[in-house]
Amino acid sequence: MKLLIGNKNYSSWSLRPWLGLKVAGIAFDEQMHNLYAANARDERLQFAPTAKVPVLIDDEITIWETLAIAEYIAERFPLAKLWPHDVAARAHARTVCAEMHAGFVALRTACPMDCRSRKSATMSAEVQADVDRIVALWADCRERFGIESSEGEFLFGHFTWADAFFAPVVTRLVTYGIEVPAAATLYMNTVLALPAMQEWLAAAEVEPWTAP
Ligand SMILES: N[C@@H](CCC(=O)N[C@@H](CS)C(=O)NCC(=O)O)C(=O)O
Repeated sequence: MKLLIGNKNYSSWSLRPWLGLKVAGIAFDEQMHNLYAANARDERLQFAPTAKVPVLIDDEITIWETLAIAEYIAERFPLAKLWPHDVAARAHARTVCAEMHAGFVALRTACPMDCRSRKSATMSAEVQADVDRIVALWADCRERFGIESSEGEFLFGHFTWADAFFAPVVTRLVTYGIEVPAAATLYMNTVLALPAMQEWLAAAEVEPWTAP
């Protein structure tokens, strides 16, 4: 299996499947693609009709949307438990991943992922509303599905796709020094402490590319 990813410092969508695969211990080859190279779009078009990363290639199967990649990996590796076992928890995990995939445009636009930088954000009402919703969503997942499972400190107890989907948000909150309640900080620290997350951040730190 090969995962084509963008620059680790900047490519939030690439982080999600990469992190899921790594935490689950699933072997894969990683192919780095510099999003800012002169011929980058043409290069991406060779892999995906959308000319976007990430792209997962498994023999003859090519998948170029992160949600679809997540579903494929979960289906192919059920023992990795990347979705919660319980049907209600699983439905909820899928819902929050879809919400992340489709939403939070204000936060994503105002605070693009830039793992290794520290800067301030212009906190418009829309950006603050996104942050408030994310913090509430995390608290709700923990309360309803995480705490009782006693399987860990992640949104649904043990690590699931939901944590992978929100991992880029965690880096954004750190990069832009956005204040969140203590419970959210605790959750962020759980994500940041993952060895795979540390590996991604260390690689982002030393990448030679800078976004234009
Ligand atoms: N809906 C896509 C979004 C992927 C995406 O926007 N990827 C960015 C990198 S993080 C990209 O390839 N950008 C290149 C471009 O838009 O030209 C997914 O879920 O995978």
